[in-house]
Amino acid sequence: MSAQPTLFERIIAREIPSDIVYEDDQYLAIRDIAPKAPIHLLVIPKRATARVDEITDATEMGDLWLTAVKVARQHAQDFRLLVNCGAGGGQVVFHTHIHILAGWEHGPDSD
Ligand code: DGP
Repeated sequence: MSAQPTLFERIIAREIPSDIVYEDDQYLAIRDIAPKAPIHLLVIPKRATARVDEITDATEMGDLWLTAVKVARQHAQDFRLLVNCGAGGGQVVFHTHIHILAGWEHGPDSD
């Protein structure tokens, strides 16, 4: 854990409220506060890394994506999974997370 807990560490610790849609011992999934799609969820590993490219273990990486797919399928048949990695990649919160975007009537470019 970093000296300054990230926003998502504080959400995991329930120091900051969030709309939790899924939780197990390793992951939390919440609704994004500023949704970019009708359904916009964030899958957050409880083991904090700043960026997805810091995860070097294949099982850990696989479990993260499998969890994202599982949560996505709980909310939608079709969906987009997205990761922003680094400021240049659009990352704002430096605690690894996967975006689940879904719920468009005719696909992401239709609305
Ligand atoms: P990224 O750009 O990949 O780091 O995405 C960070 C996301 O986190 C962004 O879509 C907005 C969301 N977000 C920021 N602050 C909060 C918050 O306090 N609560 C929730 N639920 N989401 C937040």
